[in-house]
Amino acid sequence: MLCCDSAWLQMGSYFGSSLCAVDLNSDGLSDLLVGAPMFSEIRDEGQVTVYLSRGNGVLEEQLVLNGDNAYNAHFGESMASLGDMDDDGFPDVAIGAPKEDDYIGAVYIYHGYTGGIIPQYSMRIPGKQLSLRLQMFGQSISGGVDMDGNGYPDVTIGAFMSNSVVLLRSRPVITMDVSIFLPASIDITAPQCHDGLQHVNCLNITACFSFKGKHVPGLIGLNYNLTADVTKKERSNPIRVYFVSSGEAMGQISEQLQLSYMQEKCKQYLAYVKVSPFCLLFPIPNNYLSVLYFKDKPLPAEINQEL
Ligand SMILES: [Ca+2]
Ligand SMILES: [Ca+2]
Ligand SMILES: [Ca+2]
Repeated sequence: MLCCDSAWLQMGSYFGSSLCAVDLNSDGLSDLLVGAPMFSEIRDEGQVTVYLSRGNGVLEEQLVLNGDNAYNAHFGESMASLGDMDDDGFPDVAIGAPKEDDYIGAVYIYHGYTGGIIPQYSMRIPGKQLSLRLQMFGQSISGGVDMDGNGYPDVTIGAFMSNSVVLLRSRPVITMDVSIFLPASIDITAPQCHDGLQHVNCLNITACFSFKGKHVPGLIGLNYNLTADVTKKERSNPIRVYFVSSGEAMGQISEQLQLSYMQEKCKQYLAYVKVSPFCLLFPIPNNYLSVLYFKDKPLPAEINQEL
């Protein structure tokens, strides 16, 4: 018997009124989500307790989820395993909060990983974003079936007070691989380039991109930003490495690229280095370049990778 967590102890939390068995960490042992939709701190925010199976019938509490902990949300009224929506090898789940937003409702998406469930939801789907007519959106959820045959499981969500069911289709997930190649060192005592009349140090940078994924398009448009001296820029300090475009020095350049499936494409850049006593005292770290990249909108995933 599961006991001793706050939802179980609170009278009237309706702990156990919804259940979802799913192997969150893909270890072959089924884990368990238990809803307590009437759990209250102020009024019926609701919560879900996540238990991981340790084998031999032993379930260990990992954590408690509560969405946005919204007033009278009834988070955990419904739950469903969605299959692996983001194609990372771990199942994902949807949790309904059908009374959130004054009985319009919302659904939260959480992802499994090796440690169980990622505590922060990846997506909140508010009913009012889909239609102003919806009421009690998230009272019932069914997932794990690929309705449109695109290789990714989709999800249906009921909103019974508005006589509606919503089908949300998953979009393909694209994984980007980015490599940046730099010279191992530069000789700052012998400037190699000119910036106007000034002798400056410079270095060649090669940035290579490729993408992969299941059932993804053969050709994508990629927008990316190449940023120099990231750590300094984040702290609003003067940057020491810069690019030159149209005669102007800039710490970041934005480019577009057409990429074919599984075919690496590389671009060359020249970066300039400001030599100063400060620069000599504080060596430029290896991760001074980063690439922020995203496919043509409206793909929601945005990845920021530091190299
Ligand atoms: Ca498991
Ligand atoms: Ca997943
Ligand atoms: Ca699908």
